[in-house]
Amino acid sequence: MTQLKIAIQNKGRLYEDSMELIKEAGINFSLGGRELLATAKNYPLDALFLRDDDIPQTVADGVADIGIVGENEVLEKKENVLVAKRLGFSKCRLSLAIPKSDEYPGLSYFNGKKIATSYPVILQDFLDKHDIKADIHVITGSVEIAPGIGLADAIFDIVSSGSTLVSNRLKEVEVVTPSEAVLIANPNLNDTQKAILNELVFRMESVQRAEGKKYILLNAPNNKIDEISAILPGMKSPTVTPLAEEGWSSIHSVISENEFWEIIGKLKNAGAQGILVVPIEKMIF
Ligand code: PRT
Ligand code: ZN
Repeated sequence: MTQLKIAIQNKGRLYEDSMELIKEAGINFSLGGRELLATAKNYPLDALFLRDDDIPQTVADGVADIGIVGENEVLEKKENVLVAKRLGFSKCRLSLAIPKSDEYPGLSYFNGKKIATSYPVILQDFLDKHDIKADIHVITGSVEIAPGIGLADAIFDIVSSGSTLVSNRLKEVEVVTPSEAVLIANPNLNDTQKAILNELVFRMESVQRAEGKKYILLNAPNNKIDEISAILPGMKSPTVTPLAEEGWSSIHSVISENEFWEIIGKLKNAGAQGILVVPIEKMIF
């Protein structure tokens, strides 16, 4: 059987969410310890566990066929890979930050300045685009301490909550690019491999579509069905089935978690009873 090989970060921030997404897509790996390679039990997929920095090249070279990695690494490495799907986790941004006490007059601030970063390619592209001449100083870890110890004037690094910047007396002045985990693919997959990838993407989409969604069931007097249906924002018109009790129906629909309480209140006011809200695992269209 043709297998597809997926590169996954072996530890670090992407590992848990990557494995969780694969698991929710119904693919099981039996992982004991820290294997480098694992074979799925119920899907034609092998997993190769690597450092995230190595994933774009591994996929471009065809050592792995697909991979899950931060978009920031894809942009930095400029390898020949396709983004098959944006995965929506590990969201962050690549930003320029300067000492908190400095005035920031705009991008011209960076002319003649020394900027520490682990992302020299993305930074150089950005500076070139804006015609700024700065000196890029590449360091691999703890970029945020560089200004404090006199190694650089500013930094270009990943920001998530911003607390690392605050604790190093820095302020974010330019967001250069947002980033999130992406599923990348070698551009030369054969048809069988493409079919395995498409099925994987389809499953991931079904999982993600269900995220934050709830299935709602309630009972309503028949004369309130129109009013209650109008409150429910479901994908299609809600399902309405008669109850054994004369004059009553059961209404089913899908709602988002973030509008949940507002909708429940309106439904109760409109006369809904016996409201049940249950989780949705997957949504297939
Ligand atoms: O060992 P390996 O090379 O595989 O791992 P790594 O150390 O290079 O990467 P890792 O595991 O730290 O991050 C993997 C990916 O997660 C990154 O490439 C990003 O795509 C994504 N990601 C999401 C982040 C963050 N959020 C993040 N906050 N990567 C790093 N950070 C760091 C950042 O470098 C800074 O030091 O967290 C700090 C900032 O966080 P806040 O919350 O204080 O702003
Ligand atoms: Zn890394």
